[in-house]
Amino acid sequence: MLRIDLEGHFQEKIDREERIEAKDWMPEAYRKTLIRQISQHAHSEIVGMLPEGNWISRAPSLKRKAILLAKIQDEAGHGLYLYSACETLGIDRDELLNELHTGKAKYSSIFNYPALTWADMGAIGWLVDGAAIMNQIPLCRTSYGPYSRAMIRICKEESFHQRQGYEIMLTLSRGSTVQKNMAQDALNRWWWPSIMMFGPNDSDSTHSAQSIKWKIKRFSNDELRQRFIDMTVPQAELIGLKIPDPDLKWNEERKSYDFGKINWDEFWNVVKGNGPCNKQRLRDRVKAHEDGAWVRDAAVAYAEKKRSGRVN
Ligand code: BYC
Repeated sequence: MLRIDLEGHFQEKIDREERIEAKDWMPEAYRKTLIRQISQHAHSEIVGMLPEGNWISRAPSLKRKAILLAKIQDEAGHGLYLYSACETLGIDRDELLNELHTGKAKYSSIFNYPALTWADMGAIGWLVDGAAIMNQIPLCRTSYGPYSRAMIRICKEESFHQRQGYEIMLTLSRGSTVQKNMAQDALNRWWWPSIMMFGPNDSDSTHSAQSIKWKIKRFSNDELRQRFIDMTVPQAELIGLKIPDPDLKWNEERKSYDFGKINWDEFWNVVKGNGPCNKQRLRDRVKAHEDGAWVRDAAVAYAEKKRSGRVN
């Protein structure tokens, strides 16, 4: 009886658009769903630093290098806000990281593709961060307070990332034939994986219905994917690039683009760990964590020293 009242009260609070805070009562399944989604999101931000990190030393100018560095550092910050938000749900960061490092936790499929040329820095910013914004702006209104507040700053930074990526593509598309071809090639390789980032079709999405009821998600995977396509096609046209989808066609009745079939076998293959870079990404991530052990040890030693009064 008491449980039913608690759940009813919880849902009513959500329906009134009030935020759920860390110390509020929440159903165990709500807590678990949030830990799953927020930790996957945090892992994606951190693993997402790797494909771009590869290009810092090869950026074509000092200005491009500074911009890329700033963007990648932003992603690290996003990961940290998100791990902190996740910890408010009563899970330890070490446990979350252990799940990532042992390959148990998921992170976004998109980061298992290689960044082969400088144009990929443009395509990632434009498409991957563009898709991220489309998915994440509604998360600023997600029902869990600490997650929604973390998302506000993240989205501001993502919109700078999207613009810097589009500006790289614009510059390349106005350059030599080789540069324009490089931009087109990057679009060809990143388009479909970006479309897949939104997750499976609604009919195959295990969590959407419940997450929408709890207002963790505000829109379904397919709704956000469609919005992203409708927003991005004119941007490609503006810089003279062609979206690699022969079935892409404006549908006057729906006032939206129809698009071709998504290769879901490829998507699930990548999600299950068999994409082109899954193994490399995990290996690099684990190495970065191990290389950082001395920083964590030093922080603990300093905290202990401070506690014992040996440091002012
Ligand atoms: N990749 O029931 P569904 C960034 C999984 S960071 C891998 O629809 P849900 C950026 C899903 O986890 C981008 N797995 O799930 C960073 C579930 O498996 P489990 C990350 C995926 O949670 C650096 C199963 O498929 N953004 O943008 O309702 C540089 C069924 O799916 C994917 C976020 O994390 C995928 N793409 O909806 C630049 C945003 N899609 O957990 C950019 C927050 C689905 O049952 N997350 N799966 O084992 C979300 O909005 C939602 O979690 C999703 C999926 C829309 C991604």
